[in-house]
Amino acid sequence: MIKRIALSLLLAASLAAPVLADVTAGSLVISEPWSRATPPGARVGGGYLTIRNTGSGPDTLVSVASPASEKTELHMMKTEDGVMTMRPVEGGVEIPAGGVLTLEPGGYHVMFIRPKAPFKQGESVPLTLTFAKAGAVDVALTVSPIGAPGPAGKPEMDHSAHGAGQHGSSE
Ligand SMILES: [Cu+2]
Repeated sequence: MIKRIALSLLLAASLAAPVLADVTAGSLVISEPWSRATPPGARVGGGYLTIRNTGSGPDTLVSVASPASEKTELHMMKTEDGVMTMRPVEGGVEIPAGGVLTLEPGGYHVMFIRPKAPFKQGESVPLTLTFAKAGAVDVALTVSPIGAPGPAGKPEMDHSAHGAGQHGSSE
């Protein structure tokens, strides 16, 4: 019963507006998952988020998957001889104990290859992150406008509108 209420609240929230709530998986805290709107016919889209490891041992982001694109890869962007290149990451990315891994434009990122439909501002893109220890974690990337430098507005989270107590344990 309680579960059902929580689920319907969650559903209502996700339909109404993007909610930037942290996702906790074991000792990992995943925050600000976001993406960018893609123009029609775009061959790729990007995915970005921050992973904090609050545990006493390292974990590794091993792979990424999404039903939103034909293929989904973890990429690293580098500048070599003045040319921006990117390539799939081999063997995953380690997040040391107490460390932070940020997927962001110009660095590590999730690459959605051949999105099945354009990413639209205000919608969300489902993504599954698989970690060596924490296992598979589902997140939803909030879609910012085309060319946005970061997650929409980076708002201070408004706790007044909902009293469900979904967060507060992460700090
Ligand atoms: Cu890429």
